[in-house]
Amino acid sequence: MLDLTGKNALVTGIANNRSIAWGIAQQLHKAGANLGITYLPDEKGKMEKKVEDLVSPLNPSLFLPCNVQNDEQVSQVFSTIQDKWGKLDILIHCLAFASRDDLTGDFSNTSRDGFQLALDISAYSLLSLAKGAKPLMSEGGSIVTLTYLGGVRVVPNYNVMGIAKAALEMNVKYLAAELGPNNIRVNGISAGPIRTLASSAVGGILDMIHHVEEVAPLRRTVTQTEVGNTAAFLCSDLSSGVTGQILYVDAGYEIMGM
Ligand code: NAD
Ligand code: 0WE
Repeated sequence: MLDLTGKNALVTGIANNRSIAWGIAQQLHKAGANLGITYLPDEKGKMEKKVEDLVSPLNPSLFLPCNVQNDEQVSQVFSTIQDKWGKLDILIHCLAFASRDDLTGDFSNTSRDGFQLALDISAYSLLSLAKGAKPLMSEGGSIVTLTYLGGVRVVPNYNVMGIAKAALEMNVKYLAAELGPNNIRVNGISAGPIRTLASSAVGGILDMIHHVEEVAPLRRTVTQTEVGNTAAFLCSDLSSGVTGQILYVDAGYEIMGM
């Protein structure tokens, strides 16, 4: 049985009710986990209010600001977990960002700043969060991140995000090797395209979704709930022998050659 009672889970990356992280948080809650939620703060505090209202039915016992570009905020998250929870069992990394200009046009046109921004937020952040989580995962733990096929194959316009996801996927493997002796597992979920805030801001996402519906073995796309259930599995003892892996939750699309 999938049981996460007594487990403390930190979930990053909820922006709204379409976020993949929201699908994950709901399934972790359903499995009995105690939740801590972080949000990306903005100047007006609009995001804080929006995310807080959304997550309140899941009764999170921690709700904290965390911009992964801000080391101070990241360390504040883990010192609060130390104080309030004493230990951490589960970390969900479910965030990415690149400048919009870098998700269209010639890949070779990517600026140095754009490259650094995408890799900092989308890939380096897994290291900084894992570093904070490591001493708190004193009874072992599970770290799960979200990736995309564009980090392994060329997907038109994914551009610099593909390089960030390739780095993220290798981060998963090097972290799994480092943290394995502490019984901390690190895995990635490679999700098929889903309509979310981040993907809807991208031109042509609907055409991509239609393509997947025609080609994927299951003849459909996947849902946030399906990704959430796989995350719950990777966070539970049901997957106790699995680490350093990228698991495709994409209706089978990745196996197809034509
Ligand atoms: P989303 O817009 O709902 O989530 C992206 C999140 O990243 C937001 O909550 C945003 O606040 C957060 N974020 C951005 N910059 C940040 C920063 N500096 N500090 C902290 N948080 C920051 O979109 P989503 O599609 O749910 O994306 C979640 C993850 O899933 C991403 O890693 C994305 O690459 C991955 N993914 C998405 C799809 C898809 O088709 N939607 C497919 C595969 C993988
Ligand atoms: O990882 C992602 C989304 C990544 C993303 C999206 C945006 C749009 C708005 C990162 N940064 C930004 N910055 C913005 O300003 N996905 C897997 C969804 C996605 O994005 C694509 C895709 C798919 C699929 C971009 C181009 C092509 C396909």
